Amino acid sequence: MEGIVKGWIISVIAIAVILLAFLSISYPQPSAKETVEPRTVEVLLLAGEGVQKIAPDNDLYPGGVMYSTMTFNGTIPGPVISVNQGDILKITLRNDGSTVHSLNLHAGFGPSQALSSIVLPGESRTWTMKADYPGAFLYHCDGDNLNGIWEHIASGMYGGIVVRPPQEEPAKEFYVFFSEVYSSDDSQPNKTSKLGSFDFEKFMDGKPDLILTNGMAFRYIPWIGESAKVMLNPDAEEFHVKIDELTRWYIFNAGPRSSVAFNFGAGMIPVDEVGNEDKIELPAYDEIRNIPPGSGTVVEIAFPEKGTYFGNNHDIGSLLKGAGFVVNVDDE
Ligand SMILES: [Cu+2]
Repeated sequence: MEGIVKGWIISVIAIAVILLAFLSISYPQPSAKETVEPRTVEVLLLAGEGVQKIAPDNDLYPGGVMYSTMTFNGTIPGPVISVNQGDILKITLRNDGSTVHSLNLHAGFGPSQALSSIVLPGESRTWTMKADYPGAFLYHCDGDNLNGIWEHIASGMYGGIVVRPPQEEPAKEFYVFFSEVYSSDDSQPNKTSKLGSFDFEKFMDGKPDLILTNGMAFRYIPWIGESAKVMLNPDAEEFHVKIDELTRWYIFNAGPRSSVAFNFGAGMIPVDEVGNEDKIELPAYDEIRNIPPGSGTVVEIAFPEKGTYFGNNHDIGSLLKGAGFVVNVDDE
């Protein structure tokens, strides 16, 4: 009897050891990042108005295009806010401008977290938002409780907030924002531009003059055409990555009206779970990632071959309005 009990105990211990070994293989131990304590991250956003150059002097827009802007912290886009999931964001919105501004954070759930309510010129407001939901989200000005929101977004009052999930793989990261400009100035191709400001009629008709890529049309496109070259920006910046290097692209579409049919010329884009309407078995690749106005998306990609890839909005008219960026993939 004693021998049977002993044997039974040994069997139970052996099964437990095998089970534990199996569990430790199936379920990886938490990484150091998962055990990081939530932080309180303080952010100061300054709302204001100004004038900026939004297209360079080029073959299509001799002299470039100047525009009356509305901005957060003086730049288009406003600063990217990056937090870890679980962090508390303590935001202060200070209105240094001459008109009413506000803030709508798409990463927040509930009016007390997502919305600033209006902030009058010379005033400021501080509140908190819990970063519960991972992803790339747009933030923007809501104008005077939605009145004028169209002008404030189309004039540059937007930015991005990235809520990072735990256990994120290290990658080379890039941020790209697309947005439309409806300019009162007749900044059509081949006309010399002066200073434009928001044009309500063009906005209602959905006819933007320019598409900004990180605050400037043609910022990253040096030229198009090979036998017949069209110069778009002699000082164009270009992105550089290495073959097979993991890259992570945070791509935002501030709109305010149209979707961006995002495509990597010569590349493929992983199908994301959210946009997988065809219920394709994942992982899978597709040619376009749809980015509706007012949203951000995350594209993770490793380029397999060296050469030039072109991040673009496949609504082709937007190429001539300034949307797109060149990615040069180099050897090691
Ligand atoms: Cu505003």
